[in-house]
Amino acid sequence: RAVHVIGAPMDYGADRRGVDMGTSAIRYAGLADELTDAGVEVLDQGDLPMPRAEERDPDANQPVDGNAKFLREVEDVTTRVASSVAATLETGAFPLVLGGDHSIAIGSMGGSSRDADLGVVWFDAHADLNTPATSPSGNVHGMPLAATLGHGMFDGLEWAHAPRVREESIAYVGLRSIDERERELVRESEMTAFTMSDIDERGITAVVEDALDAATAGTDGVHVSLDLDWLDPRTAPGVGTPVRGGVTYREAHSALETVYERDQDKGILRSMDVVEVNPILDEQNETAELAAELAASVFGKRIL
Ligand code: DIR
Ligand code: MN
Ligand code: MN
Ligand code: MN
Repeated sequence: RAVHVIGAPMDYGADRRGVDMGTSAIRYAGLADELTDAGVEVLDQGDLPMPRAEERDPDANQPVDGNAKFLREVEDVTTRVASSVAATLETGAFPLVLGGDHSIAIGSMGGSSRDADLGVVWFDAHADLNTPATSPSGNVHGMPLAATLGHGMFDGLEWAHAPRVREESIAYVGLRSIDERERELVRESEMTAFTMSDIDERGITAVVEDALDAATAGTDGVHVSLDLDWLDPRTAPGVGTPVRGGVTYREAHSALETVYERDQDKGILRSMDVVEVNPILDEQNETAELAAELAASVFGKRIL
């Protein structure tokens, strides 16, 4: 299998500068070697061009209703991510998109769903279902699933017009920090949502198996979105929005190995993103190392 690495060093979607260095940090941590050891052929396409945040006004393109910083820049970048992902899939290779903040997932899901009915497994502490109207922060990294579902006030933006993914094809794993409006939306929706409590009660493997069932039912393939703040901050300190009580090092590996096993059986995997690594907040670069290891687990890296 050929894996194409696509860097999207985007930080418009998050409050903390430094997440734009995530793509370098993950490469420096040995991503290519990890993937090669896992037995895949790696081609690094490099980073997509990204205007500097300092050159732009965060409030220049506000939606009519609500708050979404750098919205026009996010649209430009995610449009480019979508094209790269779609072009990579057309060559028969697997697109592995490195962030950057989680807003890039609008692009990866957009590209991956262009010619397919897409299921999504969302490994994250957060639900990422805000719209500009509900967001407490105005940060678009808290909105990618809302954008992909075609929810709310992304006025005049091309990616907001049509839903790309159906609600019932989305499964969360590991939720533990949800904004008030998001809670209602998740409850009212047909999404499958596993919180940390579900993992406590049932164990990570059973939960991930169920998430994969939901994301594969009636779809052509699965997009895996891995936000490093899914892990406990003691294990993954280099993230902009850490939340205590996340999954452990072993649970994370086990989860992604479960994805690999399902892919071996059924060929379900279509695309993936690894996001929110901020090396500025992590002196030892542990979070990027973890990101590289976890990506390798998805492609079959094993102890034996
Ligand atoms: C928060 C944080 N819910 C927001 N979201 C994050 O700003 O909308 N998502 N960090 O991963
Ligand atoms: Mn996220
Ligand atoms: Mn998160
Ligand atoms: Mn296993």
